[in-house]
Amino acid sequence: MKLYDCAMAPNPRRLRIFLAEKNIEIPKIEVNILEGENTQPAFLAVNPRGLLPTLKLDDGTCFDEVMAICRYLEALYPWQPMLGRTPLEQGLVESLQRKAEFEGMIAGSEVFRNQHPKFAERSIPGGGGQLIPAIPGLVERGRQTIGRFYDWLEAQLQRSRYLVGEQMTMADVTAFCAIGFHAWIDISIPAGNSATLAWYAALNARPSAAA
Ligand SMILES: N[C@@H](CCC(=O)N[C@@H](CS)C(=O)NCC(=O)O)C(=O)O
Repeated sequence: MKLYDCAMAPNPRRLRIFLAEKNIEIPKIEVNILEGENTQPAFLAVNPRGLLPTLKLDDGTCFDEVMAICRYLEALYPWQPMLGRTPLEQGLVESLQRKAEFEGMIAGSEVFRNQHPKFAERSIPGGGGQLIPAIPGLVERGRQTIGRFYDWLEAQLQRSRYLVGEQMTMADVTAFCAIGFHAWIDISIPAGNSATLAWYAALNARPSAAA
């Protein structure tokens, strides 16, 4: 197996944290998104969507999407489960992970990509060579969605130590990486969100945070 990775990008970071928590080592190939290396023919031959992370199996099969890759790897390496231990936990992880992805991660991307000059012609990730220009009005919509994300996260974490019960799962990892990403657009955890601040500090102290 090989992992096409991008050290600075938030979605590849989700997968690296998953791998670190489960102690899985996969050789990595770095692809520079900021310089558009992922839109060049060499990488598009691996993944026509041009998305990172991408996993390449030994038989040549390649696929993207963090959660799809996690699902595959969790089935192969079931220790330290990150997608839930019981049917109920698995359903909850899926549900809360999606919420964190849509309202934390994707809303962050909406703000970042619709205002950053490097992405003026590449506002939506995943088009390969096909360009979709930025729409500056979406920046405000993204900011409002992120406000909703922080309210939701605080309410969840007032109830339990992690998003799903007492174990860290991919729901936490996605929310954690979304918050790291929000630093790029000068958004941080609201000062009064005490449960979120404590949870973030705990996740940030784990060795996987540096992965
Ligand atoms: N839904 C995808 C999102 C992947 C994604 O958006 N990756 C970004 C990096 S954070 C990317 O590849 N961007 C390519 C580009 O901007 O051209 C996943 O979960 O893997």
